[in-house]
Amino acid sequence: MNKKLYNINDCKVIELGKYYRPNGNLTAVEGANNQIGFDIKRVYYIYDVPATSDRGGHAHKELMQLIVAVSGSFDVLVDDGKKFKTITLNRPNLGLLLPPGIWREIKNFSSGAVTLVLASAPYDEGDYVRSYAKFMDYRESIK
Ligand code: T46
Repeated sequence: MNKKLYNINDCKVIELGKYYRPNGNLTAVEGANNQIGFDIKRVYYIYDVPATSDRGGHAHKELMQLIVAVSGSFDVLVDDGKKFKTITLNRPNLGLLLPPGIWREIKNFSSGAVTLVLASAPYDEGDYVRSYAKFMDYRESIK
């Protein structure tokens, strides 16, 4: 298959602009031709996660995402089938760029954590790889 095989070094934390004002701060994110590199087609957010619960546990075939801890903190484990690393998100002006073909698990949610996700495509269950064995097969298939 003729697809880019991303690895964990492509999972980058970027600093988003922050407008400081005496009455509070504001961060804005726009789509293509800026720092996130894709048009935003969907926004969703995850909240009220019990402290003992994890999210994720899958990879995407095509989807690009930017993950932001708009409130509280959590850890994102990213895994390319050979190496993994854990990134802590804890500031609303930091975003983790997650390319396709990367297994992710989100853990250690603080109380009140809100995970904001900007995505490059509408929801499509067919884009998910939801078992780790299938994820490894998928990585092999796109080499
Ligand atoms: C990801 C991590 C960070 C929808 O109907 N539309 C949507 O846009 C999404 C994201 C989910 N759903 C439904 C599908 C499931 O029935 O919501 C339910 C929970 O989804 P899921 O178990 O995939 O949630 P997470 O938190 O494990 O994963 C989500 C995203 O699905 C995934 O793309 O990268 O957040």
